[in-house]
Order: sequence, then structure tokens, then C-alpha cells
Amino acid sequence: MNGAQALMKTLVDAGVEVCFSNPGTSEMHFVAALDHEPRMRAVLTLFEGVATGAADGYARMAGKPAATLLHLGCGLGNGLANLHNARKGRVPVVNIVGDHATHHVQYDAQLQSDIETVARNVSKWVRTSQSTAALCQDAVEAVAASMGPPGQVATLILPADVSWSEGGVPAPMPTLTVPPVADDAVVATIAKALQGGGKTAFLLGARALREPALMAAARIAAKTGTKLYAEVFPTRIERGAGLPHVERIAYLAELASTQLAGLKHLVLVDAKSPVSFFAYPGKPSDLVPEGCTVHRLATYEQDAVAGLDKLVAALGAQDVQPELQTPQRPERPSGELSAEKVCQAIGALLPERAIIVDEAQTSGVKLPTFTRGAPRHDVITLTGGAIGQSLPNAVGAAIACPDRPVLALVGDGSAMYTIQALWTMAREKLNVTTVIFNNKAYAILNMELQRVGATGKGDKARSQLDIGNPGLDFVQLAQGMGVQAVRVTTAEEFNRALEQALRTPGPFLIEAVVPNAYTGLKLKVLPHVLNALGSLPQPLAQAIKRKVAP
Ligand SMILES: Cc1ncc(C[n+]2csc(CCOP(=O)(O)OP(=O)(O)O)c2C)c(N)n1
Repeated sequence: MNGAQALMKTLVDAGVEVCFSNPGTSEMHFVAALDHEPRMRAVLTLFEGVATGAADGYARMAGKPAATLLHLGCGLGNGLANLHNARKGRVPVVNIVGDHATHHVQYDAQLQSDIETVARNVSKWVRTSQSTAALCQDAVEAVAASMGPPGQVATLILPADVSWSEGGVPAPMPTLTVPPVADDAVVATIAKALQGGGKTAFLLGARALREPALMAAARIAAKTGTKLYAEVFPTRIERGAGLPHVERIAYLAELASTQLAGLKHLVLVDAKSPVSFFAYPGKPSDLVPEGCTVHRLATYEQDAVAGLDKLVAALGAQDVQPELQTPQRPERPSGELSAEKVCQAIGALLPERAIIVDEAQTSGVKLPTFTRGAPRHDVITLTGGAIGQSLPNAVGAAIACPDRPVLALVGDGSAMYTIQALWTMAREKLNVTTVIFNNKAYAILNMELQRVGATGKGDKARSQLDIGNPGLDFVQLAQGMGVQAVRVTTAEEFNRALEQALRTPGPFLIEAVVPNAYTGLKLKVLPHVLNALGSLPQPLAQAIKRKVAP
């Protein structure tokens, strides 16, 4: 066996069964080795940001890593933004990055670069494999490192000669360590805090937003009156009818402060203490209110479900009935289309066990409300804030869960970052419905321009946020990549298009032409409303929050 063949076998034996690739010359032996390993599915992408985002989406749904195959430092660099999103979501990904043969490095040829430096920005584990004999041991260490907990990006750099030389020795996966659980003293302290009176809340993140953790947290909530919050951008949250409803912390710091105001105790479960997404002049970055004690029931390294179960037992809440979301759907919308009506239609028509990949930005503000009582579904979000994630994530989610419908909701600006994902959807015949909100703008940045206190509101500044000139034609873009597509301008057309998309096998794209929700009056008054929130009574501030969010 050569190194590449042994590596391929090792990866599949370790459970890595899909490779999202965009190869070059230095990876040719790995590509050739695919023919010797029928258990490895190879999925070609036309940009590295698609490969890395697909690996991220796959792992969020499959619960185990996929591999990427990337071409030296430049290929890895192209994939960095979505690896960043995976890192922030604590998602396991194994990068295999080809490099020049070891004897070629001295010549500083065209594609020579410092791959390890590029990799380190996103990877907890980085290694350049030094010999064919050691390669497979390196590979299983990479897979084990990626799985954590916490899940993380591991990057194995594979020199071409290590790959092509004979003498590869497949290696078995090491036994993974069992994650520790919160100790008794921590659990006792938290149990006491939750029973001590005053306002308390959980902040649930990553693995704590899946059913077992949600049910345990909801039992505690029912027993103690503790509020359940999810982190702003969940890696994967299970929600809908029959599951506990969890409110997400708002993206806008002012609204998040309203949610958290008056808390005496905040319990983190696989989540970090809440901070503002960006800094704003004169505003605090730390969102924990004064006088609130922050507790950590599960760190990233610990077992979140076991920690919650331990707390359930400490509180005697095992037999408490958790409050569960009842089934409820909005009416189908009618009339002129808006982003809000698209969200309403999705709430009305969402199929069973759908996977929503949400990168709708300003257009998705009402989505959680309209889908709250829809059939049970998963939502994947933009964990690291680096846009261009949803179309690649949808590719990976559809490959991980071929029997589930995937709905990618994406702003027109975000879609353009990794639009090539449509081609992979067509090639692999993936059941992905893509909804593009074409509002001809980077709308969220219109709002941020005001919020950061920048003075630039002239034509030159505004033109940097306007993507309607020339207008983007997503139907033609999709058709050019082999994806069936329609453009809709009314709610009735959208309802029909969504029904058609959901019953059509393979990918389908709906271009929803919607107005920019952040022009005109809303844009002018929003910063002032947000500024005033802190000084308003809680119920009024909460009511405004529901109206003006994001
Ligand atoms: C990699 C990366 N580049 C740039 C940004 C800054 N950014 C945040 S949102 C946004 C525009 C989003 O536009 P669109 O997807 O059309 O959604 P809308 O704001 O119109 O709702 C940009 C450029 C980012 N978050 N990540």
C-alpha cells in the first residue's frame, strides 16, 4: 500500500466516510486512492469554502467528522471562513491538505507557502506528516482530536511523497476518552441558586440544544421557574412541536440586555458567557447584568447531558412534566411578498423532520416565531458570523441525512460568497430547497452603519451596501449550475413554489424578491429605540423587543 491508500482505509475505519474535495496536483495520489476504497464517498466542490462548509454541515448533522481534501496553503486559505464557523460551533472537521514533496520545499516553487500558519488560525490540532510509515497514526490522532469534546478542526498536512511512497500502515482509532461530568459541589451550588428565589436562567449552547439536554433543562425549568435561553447562533438546535421552546439570545446587544436584565444567576451549559457580537461606542461588551452570578454546569470539555441529569436528580425533578411546545402553524400568507411573509409561509408549510440552515440575516428575523410550533425540525446557524456558510452547510447536511428535507435560507449577499455550492447540490442530486431573499442590499450593514455611530451616509458610503446594481439574477445563476429555479414576487407564488420545491426530488431554488426591511423609518428610529430600551420598564422593553428585532 502507498501512503494515500493506507490513509484512506484508516480514515474510513475511523468513521470518516465522506470527503469534500477540491484537489490539485499534490493530492493526486489521494484522489487515485479513492478507487481502492469503495466505502469513502468523495464529493467534489468548486471552491474550498464549499468543501469546508459542507464538512461543517455534515458533522453538525452526522455527529462525526467528514474530511476535506484541500490544495496547499492557498486552498486551505480559501476554505478558512467556513472552518472558522466550524471552530466557533465546536464542530469536528478533519482537513487533509496536500503539500509539495519534502525534497521540493527547498526550491520555493510557485505554490509553496507556510501551510501550518494558515491552519493554526482555525485548527486546534495541526501536523505535517513526516513519513509514510507514521502517516496513518497521524491520521487517527487527527480524527480523535477533532472529536474532542469539544469538537474542533484538525489539519493533517500531507506532503506528496509521504502520500505516494510505499509502506503505508493502516492504524486503528484510539479509544476516545469519556468526558467528565460536573462535580457534586458545583451541582449542589447551582441547585441552591436555582431554588433561592430571584430571576434565574440557563444559557444552553452546542450539545445542550439537542433533545436529551433540552428535556432535562425543561424539567428543571418547570420545577424552579428558571428561564431557558439558547446562545445567539446555535450550532444545531432541535425545536418545534413536542420539544421545549427555547428563546435565543438576541443578536443586538441592547435586546439581549433586555432579555437578561434582573438575572440573579445565569447557568452556562456548554455555552460561553454572553458578550456583544460587536463593540459599539459607549456600550458594554459583557452582557451579564450587574449583580448576576455566572455558574458553569458543563464546560466545553464536559458531558452536558450528564451534568443536566445530575442537576435534575439534585432538584428531585425526574418526574416533573416539562413544558412542551404545542403544534401550531400560521396561516399561509397572501399579497405582496415580504421577508416576513416568506418566514410565515415556511412556518405554514415546513415538512416533518426538516433541517433549516438559517443565513437569512435581516430577512429571517421572524422565522423563529413562525416556526415555533411547526413539526419538529433542526436549525443550523451562522456560529462564527463569517457569511457564505449556509449553501455549503446545506450540502453537508443533505449528505448526512439523505432522508430529510433541507431548507437553506440565505440573504442575496451571503449567497454570493459560496454560490458554487449549487453545482454540488445538482451533481449529487441533493434534496435541498434554497430560498434566496433578494433584497438587493447588505441590509444588515445599513443598520450597523448607524449603530456604530459612523457618519458616512453619503452616496459613496451607501453604495458599498447596495448590491442591486447590477441586479443579481439567481434563477439564471442556479440554472447555469443545473438547479431548477423560479423567481417569485407575491406570497401566493412563494407558497406554490415552496410546495413544488418540497415535492421535487433534487435541488430547487426560489428567488424571493423582497423589500429591504432596513430602509426608511425603521433605519432612522431603530438606534434610538434600542438606546432607550434599558431605561424602559421590563414588560414594555420586552414588547418593543418582539416588534423591532433583530
Ligand atoms: C466573511 C464575511 N465577510 C463579510 C461580512 C460582513 N457582513 C455581514 S452581513 C453582510 C451582508 C449580508 O447581506 P445579505 O446576505 O444580503 O443579508 P441582508 O443583510 O440583506 O439581510 C456582510 C457583508 C461577514 N460577516 N463575513
